[in-house]
Amino acid sequence: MTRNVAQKIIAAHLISGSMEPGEEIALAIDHTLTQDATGTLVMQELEALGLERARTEVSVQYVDHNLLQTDERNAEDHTFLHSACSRYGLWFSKPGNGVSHPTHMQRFGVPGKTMVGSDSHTPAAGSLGMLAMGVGGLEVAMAIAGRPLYLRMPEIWGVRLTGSLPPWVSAKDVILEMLRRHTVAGGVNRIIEYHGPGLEGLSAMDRHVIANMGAELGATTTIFPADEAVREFLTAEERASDFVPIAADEGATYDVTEEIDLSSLVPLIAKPSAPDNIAEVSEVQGTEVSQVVIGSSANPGLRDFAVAAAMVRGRQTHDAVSFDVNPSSREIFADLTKMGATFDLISAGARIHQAGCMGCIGMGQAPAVGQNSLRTFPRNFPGRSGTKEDSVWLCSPETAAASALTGVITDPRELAEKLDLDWPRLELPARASVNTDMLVPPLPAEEATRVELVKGPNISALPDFPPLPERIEAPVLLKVGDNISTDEISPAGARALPYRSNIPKLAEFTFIPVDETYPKRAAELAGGSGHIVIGGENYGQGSSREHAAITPRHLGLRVVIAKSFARIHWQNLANFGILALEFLDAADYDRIGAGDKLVLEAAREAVRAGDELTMHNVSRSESYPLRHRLSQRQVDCVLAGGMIPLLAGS
Ligand code: MIC
Repeated sequence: MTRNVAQKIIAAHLISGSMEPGEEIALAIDHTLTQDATGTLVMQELEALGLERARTEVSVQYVDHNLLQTDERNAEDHTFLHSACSRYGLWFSKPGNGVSHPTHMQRFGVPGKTMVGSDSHTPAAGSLGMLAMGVGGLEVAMAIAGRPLYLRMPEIWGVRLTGSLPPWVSAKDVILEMLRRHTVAGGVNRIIEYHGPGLEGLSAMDRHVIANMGAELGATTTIFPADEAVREFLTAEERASDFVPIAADEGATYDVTEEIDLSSLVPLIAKPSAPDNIAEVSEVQGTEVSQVVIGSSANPGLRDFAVAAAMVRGRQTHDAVSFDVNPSSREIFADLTKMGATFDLISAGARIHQAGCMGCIGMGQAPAVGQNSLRTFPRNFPGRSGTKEDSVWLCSPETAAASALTGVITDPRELAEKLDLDWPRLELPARASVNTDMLVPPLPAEEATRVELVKGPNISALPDFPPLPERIEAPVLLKVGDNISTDEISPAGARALPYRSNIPKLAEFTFIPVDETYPKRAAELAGGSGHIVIGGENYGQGSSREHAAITPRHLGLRVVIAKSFARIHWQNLANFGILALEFLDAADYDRIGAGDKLVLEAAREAVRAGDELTMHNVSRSESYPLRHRLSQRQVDCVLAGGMIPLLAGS
């Protein structure tokens, strides 16, 4: 039987289930990745699960998101994380060492391994031929504890690449082309597997760009074969012995097929405020720009910074533009410095920041209202930059640097004519500046058991959640539209992020980007039977933050009814005992209004009895058929009030 790359890795890790799309499967997990903004909860969950020691091959805790230390809270989180790594046998990547995804790829990634990460961009490791998935923190905690990951077997979507990228067009334009074709929900319940002759021209870091932003398509993950480009990458990282070739069998097939001729691509840009709001750069040329930021896990490679440095070498960026550079890892920063690229960037007016996510999660770099900010980042959801009425665009480093030079959105293909600037041919070092000093290895088991967790006063206990009640009678507290992101449910940014380990406090930020009155109104009802939220299509897209389930749950959310859900958030809702229901008839969405009172009689029985159930709208004397799509395992979890109470009771 012939198999593609995804099927090979799944088959090698399959614990239960069959590889039929839609069937629930359980997979053994080799690696885990956590970052600080979601990792604090993961460590609290490990404590709640009573873990003795990590059972994975490799588990790494990175500190890359909460780097602004405007008071003691973030530093206390870092200390807590370090102590938890020592206690449970995890690696600890110190603040400043780099963004989790490129750093994991550089130091730990191994073709053929499985990984889960409490970050939606974990699929970036698919660039090395790993099967890596973004999931909620609780599922990472379970994986660290040696439990399998449960998911519905996705369809495998084979994207055949032919041709080669023209000058001034790079990997970012490939994934923006995918978003142009398929939108932010186009990849839901699919694994995207790239194959074909076009792969030859894409380095492992180019593939990282494409795999990373597969998350923006809603895909379960993205994967590439482990070929010569991967061997070259691992050799440069002094890890040639970790290389294992993995390729699809001759004649392997895919559930869905597609082709992209790389030679036909042009520079693309995502306009405000959605990653799939795509235009050709040439269509929006001339739009004024006041900020350009290069960095993040979406464009983390040495070449992404080096190309920008080569473009601005010996020139000045435009007077009206703040040109910000966020190195993605310490290693890449060292390489840029050795190459002289750091000098070129600062001489051209760049503001160089520390290695980390920075403005990508609104930790600084908030733009002015009404001014355009061009970023090489993965997401531009409304307000995510930290500025409520922001205007953030997503593009390649080439388009970003071109625009930084001219002060207006500029198609880099026109630079020869406009600035006498030719496409730079880069010479990158064959060996990376490998430095593992900021990676603290796990303590030996005996020493680890003596470690105490260090919890600052801002680190709250995990809230207790009661089981699903016998009868649900609750008002619709909020009705939202399509593609509501978890950034809108539980915003990030410099104000909220210090409370990621303090659920009651973080709850005060819940849904404020869409309705500032929600936390107060919800808290007023929380003592009663709680409330319901109505959503449109692709509810909960974006970040994996389980906080977007926990904080509304803390405020009394019991049921979300939506037209459809994004994968990670849907699972997070189940993990924290929130009943996620889909309209069988999408037109019923229009019939329900905010403030309506909904009733689900014999709720526990109805959920247990089967997939379909009926919700009554007593305010309008109507009934709506709904479905939950939950597996038996998830039904048990929701009935128990969430995974932690379920495990505690079993
Ligand atoms: C993101 O890019 O949205 C984040 C911030 O990395 C999140 C994680 C988080 O919310 O902490 C993600 O991608 O899951």
